[in-house]
Amino acid sequence: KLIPNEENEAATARLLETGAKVGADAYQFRVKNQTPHCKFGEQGICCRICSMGPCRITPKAPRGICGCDAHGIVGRNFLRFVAGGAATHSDHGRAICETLYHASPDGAYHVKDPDKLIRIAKEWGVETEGKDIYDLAHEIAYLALGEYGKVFGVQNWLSRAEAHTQELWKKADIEPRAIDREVSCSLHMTHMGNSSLPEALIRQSLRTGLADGWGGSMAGTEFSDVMFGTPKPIDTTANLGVMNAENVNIVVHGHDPSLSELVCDYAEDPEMIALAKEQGAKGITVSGVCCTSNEVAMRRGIPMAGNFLQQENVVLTGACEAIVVDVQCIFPALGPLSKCFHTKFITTSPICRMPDSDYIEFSVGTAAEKAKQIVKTAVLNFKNRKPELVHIPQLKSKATVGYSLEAIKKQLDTVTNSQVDETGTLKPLVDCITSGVIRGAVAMVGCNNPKVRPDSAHIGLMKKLIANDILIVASGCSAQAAARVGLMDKAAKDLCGDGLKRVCELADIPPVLHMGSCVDISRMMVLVSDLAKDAGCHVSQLPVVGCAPEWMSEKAVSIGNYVVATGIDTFLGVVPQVSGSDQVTNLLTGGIRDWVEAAYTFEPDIDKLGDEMIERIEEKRTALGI
Ligand code: BF8
Ligand code: SF4
Repeated sequence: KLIPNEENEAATARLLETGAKVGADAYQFRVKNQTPHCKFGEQGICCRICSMGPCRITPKAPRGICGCDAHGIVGRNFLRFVAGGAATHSDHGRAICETLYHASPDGAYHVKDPDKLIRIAKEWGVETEGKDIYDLAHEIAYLALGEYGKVFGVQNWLSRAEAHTQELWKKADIEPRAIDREVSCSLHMTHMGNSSLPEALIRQSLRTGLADGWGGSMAGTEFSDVMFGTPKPIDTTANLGVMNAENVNIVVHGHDPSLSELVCDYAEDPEMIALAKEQGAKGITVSGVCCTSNEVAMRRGIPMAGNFLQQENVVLTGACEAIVVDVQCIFPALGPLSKCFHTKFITTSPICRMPDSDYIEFSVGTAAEKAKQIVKTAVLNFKNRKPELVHIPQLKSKATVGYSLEAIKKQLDTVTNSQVDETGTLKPLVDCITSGVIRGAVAMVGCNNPKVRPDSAHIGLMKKLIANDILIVASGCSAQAAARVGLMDKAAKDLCGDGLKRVCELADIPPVLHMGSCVDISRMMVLVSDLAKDAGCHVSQLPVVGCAPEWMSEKAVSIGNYVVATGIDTFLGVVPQVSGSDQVTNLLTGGIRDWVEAAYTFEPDIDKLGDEMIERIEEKRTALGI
């Protein structure tokens, strides 16, 4: 049985009551203070990239001081938005490569999946015979780091794409070169007095997105798997009820598993558990928020406390000894909020410094020592808890997570073992789609956003899609929205149409497959490319679409761009800040189809958005004659 989202909302309201007792602020109040939003910003027609401005476009003032029109301003703003997202994901990927570069048998980081490392080495033409696995790891990590500043040529990972996709990229001149170069080039193009031609700006937006999805993010995913293990199906629990009032609660939040993996290790350390008991706790519970949560849930079954808009809620439970963060999607509000409680807000990265936090800098060299210090800080804070403020909403769902591409293929092998001679392919899935047992698939991704009733669009759309026999792969905060209400419980098969239900039973999977964090959307890109190869068609012909109904971050738009540029129609429930230019809007929602055979749909009416996705999937089926 699903937890109705209204119960989540009621739980939040109850937590805000605790907040009121201690004078805590919350995003719900700040949204009110910020509404209505600035119309110029909303439409993307405010330019402040030089100090002759800021310039705002109005009917009376159709051009900025330099003469740039709305289309140039909107296009430049959009490209800068994408560059911000690509830089962020890719820098996360770079940090993972650096961690791998320092991995050693007696250090804090190890090679847990040597087979995957060897596979990547072979893919990149690196000799593996007779090499020590750590020497190979360092060699590959060094090469991967080189991709960021590659002098000539395009990203190594592009060869994974379907041949036709690669051709399209070449023809459209959007093959990503060095990752840093695309970000840098985007900033260059959008400097005062450079590009104001929408077509050129959008082309570079796609290219920069591709540098993220088929570059930085892919490195982040692949080398995280090498170090921490490639996810395989694992049971966990989700929602705020995973926090335990009798235990020390450590919440890990952010993105880079290099931190959270070690925090989880030390939280299991008998010495730390004994210390927790000395403090009067029964034990230690680690739970997660945002993408870090996805990372440790997929690999270790660590429970998921919530997604982006639940980050304040975990502190409002009054039972959070420490919220430990690294980078991205962290509310600066956690500083002042934690001061209203006993909670330690522990920042760890020079990339993400915030007022009112305890800064324990975390680096590869000192990882073990710092992780231990963090866990100890949390444990020793248990005694400062104010029991009268403790309230953990008793909401908790079961979830099976960990569907990496490797895991999906393996799961398909077990279903069909005796009938097919070839294992490790997606052909059984192709068969299900061709026969119509499954109509198609939707990649549900991205954040939640107060502009949409939090999680309602994710959950509503997923329910609608699975009822229509459409399989969901999910990542990021969308995946957590699903897990929180029970859509990743295998029992959710009962909400599916007959076809999908049968597939879930046969393959022993939930109808919404957890594929990981936001950088793991790179997994989905390889999935659709392999699916197209196995089906003998192009990616753009597959009855597959992407959807981010509640997105909010720059990263999400970078993702949108590489998903679209890979040939997958992408549906957004929050309209990007481009409505001030019909030229840019028309390019994104139509014109780019000539380059990449896919485009965006912007539709804030979520019901309509769902209908349009189903319609598109059916159109693709008809075109394929299936
Ligand atoms: O990278 S989905 S709110 S947590 S940006 Fe952030 Fe959005 Fe969540 Fe992960 Ni992705
Ligand atoms: Fe105004 Fe042009 Fe400067 Fe932008 S670049 S702020 S439009 S003068």
